[in-house]
Amino acid sequence: MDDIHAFAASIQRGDRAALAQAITLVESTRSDDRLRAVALLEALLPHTGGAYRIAVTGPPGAGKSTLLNALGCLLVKEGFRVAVLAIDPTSEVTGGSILGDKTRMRDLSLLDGAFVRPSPSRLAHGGVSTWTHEAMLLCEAAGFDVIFIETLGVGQGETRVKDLVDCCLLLCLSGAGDALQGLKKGILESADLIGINKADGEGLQVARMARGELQSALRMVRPDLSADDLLLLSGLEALRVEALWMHLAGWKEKRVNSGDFEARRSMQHEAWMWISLESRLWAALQDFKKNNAMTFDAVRQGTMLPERAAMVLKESFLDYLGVVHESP
Ligand SMILES: Nc1nc2c(ncn2[C@@H]2O[C@H](COP(=O)(O)OP(=O)(O)O)[C@@H](O)[C@H]2O)c(=O)[nH]1
Ligand SMILES: [Mg+2]
Repeated sequence: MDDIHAFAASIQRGDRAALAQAITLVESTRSDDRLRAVALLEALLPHTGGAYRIAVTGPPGAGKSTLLNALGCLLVKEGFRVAVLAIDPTSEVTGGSILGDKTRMRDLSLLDGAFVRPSPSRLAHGGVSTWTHEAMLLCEAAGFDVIFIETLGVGQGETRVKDLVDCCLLLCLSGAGDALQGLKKGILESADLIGINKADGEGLQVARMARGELQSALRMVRPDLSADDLLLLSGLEALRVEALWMHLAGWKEKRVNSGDFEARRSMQHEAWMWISLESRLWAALQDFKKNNAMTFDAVRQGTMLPERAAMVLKESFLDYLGVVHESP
């Protein structure tokens, strides 16, 4: 355990190599790594929670990475320490490094006050998962003030980006036609703010129109969002990026003052516990199934009443849980 404390201390000192190594550790599914990861996170827990956690979601090509590059650089210039955890479904692992998002965020990744970490989407099916939550805690312990999560916003399973961050910015494409096009189900429900991106050059006019369309469409689906929550942006030309930050900062302040900020964090802590418990129980159940093939055969062949089988299986599953002590 001594080495865990030394590891934790290096992360708190802001040692980047240690932070990168810790994120690799939490991404691992090996059971010995899981135990170490949990011990490390526990050692760091008192030093977490201090960052403003923001998700940037939207379809591939919406300009998430480009916008984060511009916004991140602005924030670092203002003295903030900024981390970006990017889940890029289009990135490829080539010789150990991930191309794609990292190249879009080159300016930011070169700055001392920034940390950019792309992760392959196999870990989260394009959405977010336990590792994203854990990687975020590690970045907080390392002293980052603002943490951005770049994600498509929808993954498999029940894990939602809303369970992860304080504020969720959805970026829409403002091309011809419907601005809501390409948005998967559920993504609109998670949005706290909406950006209509690529509002630059000839795109500005199109973006203005998209904003109008979106405003009327949202009246039905998201009546809680006001016109002020729909922002015209350009990440590429860094237009209105400062206004975006003012909006994000104001949004946080309002929620801190109303108590909603803390309330959402508390709900999220509990949500992660349930997500983790459910996945453990599910894994145990899958394991248990392997040991009960005979009962399943009897049910399939019609020689055992399904209700009787369920009763027997429930009892023996509870016994099984009592004897399995393999914890992680
Ligand atoms: N005109 C314009 N193009 C942009 C803007 N932001 C991104 N792009 C372009 O859109 C493409 C996708 O950008 P990227 O940031 O990788 O999108 P992501 O998949 O959402 O991360 C790239 O070719 C960018 O150069 C913008 O604000 N304006
Ligand atoms: Mg990207």
